[in-house]
Amino acid sequence: MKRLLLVFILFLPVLKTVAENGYDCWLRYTPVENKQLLQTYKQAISAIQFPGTTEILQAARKELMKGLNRILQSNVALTNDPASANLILGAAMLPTDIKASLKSELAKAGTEGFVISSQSIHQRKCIVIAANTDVGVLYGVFHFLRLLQTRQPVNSLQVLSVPRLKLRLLNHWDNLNRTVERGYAGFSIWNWHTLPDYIDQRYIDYARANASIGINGCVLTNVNANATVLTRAYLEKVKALANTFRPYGIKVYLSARFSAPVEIGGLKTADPLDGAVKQWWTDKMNEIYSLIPDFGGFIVKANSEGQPGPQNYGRTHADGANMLADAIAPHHGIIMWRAFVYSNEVPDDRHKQAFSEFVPLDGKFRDNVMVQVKNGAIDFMPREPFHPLFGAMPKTPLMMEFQVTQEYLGQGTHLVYLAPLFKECLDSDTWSKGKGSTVAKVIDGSLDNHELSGLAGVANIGNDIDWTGHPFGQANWYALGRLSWDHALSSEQIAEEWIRMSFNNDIDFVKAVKKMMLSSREIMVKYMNPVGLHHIMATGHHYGPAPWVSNLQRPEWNPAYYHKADSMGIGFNRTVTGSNALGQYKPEAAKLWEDIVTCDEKYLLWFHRVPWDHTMKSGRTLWDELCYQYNNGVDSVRWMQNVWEKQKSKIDEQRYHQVNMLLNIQEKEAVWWRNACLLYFQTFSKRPIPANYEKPDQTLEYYEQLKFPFAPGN
Ligand code: BDP
Repeated sequence: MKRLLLVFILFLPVLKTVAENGYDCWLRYTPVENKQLLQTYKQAISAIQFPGTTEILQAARKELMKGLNRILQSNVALTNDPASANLILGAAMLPTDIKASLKSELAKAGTEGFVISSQSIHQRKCIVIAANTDVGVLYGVFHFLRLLQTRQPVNSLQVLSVPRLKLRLLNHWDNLNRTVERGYAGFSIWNWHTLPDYIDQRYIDYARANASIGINGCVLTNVNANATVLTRAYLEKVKALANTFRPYGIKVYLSARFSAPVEIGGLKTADPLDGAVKQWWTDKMNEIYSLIPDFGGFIVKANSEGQPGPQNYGRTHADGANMLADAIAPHHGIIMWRAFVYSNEVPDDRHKQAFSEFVPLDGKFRDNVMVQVKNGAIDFMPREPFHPLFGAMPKTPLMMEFQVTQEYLGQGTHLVYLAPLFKECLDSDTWSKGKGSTVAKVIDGSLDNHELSGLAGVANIGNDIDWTGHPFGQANWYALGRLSWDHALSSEQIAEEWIRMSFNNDIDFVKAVKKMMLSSREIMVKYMNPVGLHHIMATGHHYGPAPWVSNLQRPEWNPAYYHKADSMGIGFNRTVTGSNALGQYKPEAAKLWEDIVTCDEKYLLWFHRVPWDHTMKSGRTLWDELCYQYNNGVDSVRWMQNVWEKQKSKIDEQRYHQVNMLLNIQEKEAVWWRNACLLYFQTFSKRPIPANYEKPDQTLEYYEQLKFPFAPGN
């Protein structure tokens, strides 16, 4: 017996890190380790008054009890007796004296915000979680649980939290056959085959995770849309998902295929000005809303990359959007019309095309249309300047589209924390109404006084056990939600919350991992697309480097179109002597980039064609700088490996090992990027890789012949 006990004690430290598969995301609700803190929590939360029977309140109560029971390791009691409660929650059913005392805060909380306030009620200390609506209470519950999960003090809370954006969405690029366009975490979580009768627990856990970060809607289907989802059988399935998500404040949206009236409606045309087409959509909207009364609306990718649209009939994007907007308006739905358009028939720089097409339409869209704009004008690159449409369409509410799935950002295997990328764009100054006209203020509606506002992220979720494949992919999902709630949060704060909830609250662990996360985006830029290079990924699947590709049918699909390397230099001249894409920005914004000497070097080759011997701010020539950056990127991935290896004792074996293996892949791929790009660009620069750097161990020909016919996501 004694020996057994000894064995037990010896292995005790191992037991605290039971293998975890990541399924619970940041909602693990681990017990409080620190006895003193646990005591203060237990004292503060011993009896809970939380009345209400709506499905949202039931979901909120269930979550609260689950979270508290686990975090506090005891069964916390619910009570109906206001005299004994010390945690009181509610909206309409909140005791009137409490409501009165929180009147001014609640007046600011709106329809989704909440108040968490330490109060003294009948001489007793209480924590009150109050809102004007049930969903506000739900968000308050998740916030409160976050405070406990991150081990914050709860003895004097005064929180008023209101989302800055109305629509906070995930866009799934999921196909009905369950493949996911640009998905790296398995197949689609929507099992269309077993819906509507089978409700996978995953749907509920998906909704919980989203609600916990403030996401209030999801587009279920790929922007490259399939009209079949609009048939009755599929709408029944959509309805089942909508019913499952509703208790968590999440609405469903779909992608609309513009040619649906022809494909499933039997009409001869999908011309938006045709009476029969309008009627078809009106009937379709009526049908949808008869099934799903709170259906959110549609996203539309039209006349883009081969998708049908109004231009097939000689109509404009506004004609198309407005026709759908009129059909859905009686039901209060919205149309999110995408601005991601470029055409091979237009000889102009792809960077400029969306702007040229959409700016003239400003003011021509119905009130329930939002134009959804990617963060940059090309396509979710490791680093892009903000899209010039932000600030250029003041009469139209613009919705932000970020890519959470890492199509061009290391896909499923690279640890890249994207909050700094999102923030870089949101904090950019468009100067559209003078200094301080940030992209964030454009999309939250405050700059141009729009009622509608929104942000969407292309989801990185699949049916992998941990949802995102890479455990750190969850951080990007988390960050997207948190920033859509409050774009003023810092990348650092979001990372810290996520680490504490997803792994643990060990201060050294949090510090080390946070540093790694916060550096990771810049590191990826260095080994993939330094100094403003862009779109030099391989064709189709976009996996790995292929700057040499120049033979694709459409010029702007070729990496060579973007880097334009030759013996003289490299880079895309987008200044006034080139394509003048810079002319689409306000002069004050363009100033950052217009002069080759003063240009922020992060964007140098984005906007300028630069000779190989151009002197950089570091004193190096451009060629040497590229060599430096690529090598520094690789070295930094090795640093990340090192940081991670030191965390071994701090977390569970399973996730430790998973991340370790993924970092090894990332290191290999960073070397691949560096070698392939430097060898290729060297054929033009004709300069040596400086002696102090590692030399490529393969030839350019080797890298050029690599093929990945089954790379995921395509
Ligand atoms: C590109 C993707 C493509 C998408 C397209 C889009 O490669 O799969 O369909 O964007 O956003 O980045 O429509």
